[in-house]
Amino acid sequence: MPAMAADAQSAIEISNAWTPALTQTRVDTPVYMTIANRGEEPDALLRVRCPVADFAEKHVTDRGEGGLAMREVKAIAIPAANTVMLAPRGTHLMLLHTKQALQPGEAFTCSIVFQKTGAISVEVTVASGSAEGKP
Ligand SMILES: [Cu+2]
Repeated sequence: MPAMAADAQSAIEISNAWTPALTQTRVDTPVYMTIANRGEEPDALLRVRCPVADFAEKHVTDRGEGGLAMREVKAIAIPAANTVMLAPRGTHLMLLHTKQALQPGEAFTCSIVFQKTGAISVEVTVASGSAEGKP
């Protein structure tokens, strides 16, 4: 039904998308954001595509004996009527093989694909301060 499709598209709201500044290229760097699911159906973040990097993955951060370690996951669950924070030392997106330096105040647009909602364009702002190589 068309009405259901419209509801599904408006269920996911993304805010505060940002990435640390980056002086190098050909490195990996995290992207953070807040993802709210206003709908009554669970959704999942499946894929990310950003123009400033060759690839992007979904990562979770594990706390082990040696400190923090990142691990790739197939999807990030976005439960119904819930908000998921992608934040430092937690779940995040990871750009792999960046193509350009990222200056504070710059922005770029990523396409993020959700299982139910489909693709959403998100503007990611480059924050000041560097977190190169950190989860
Ligand atoms: Cu990572």
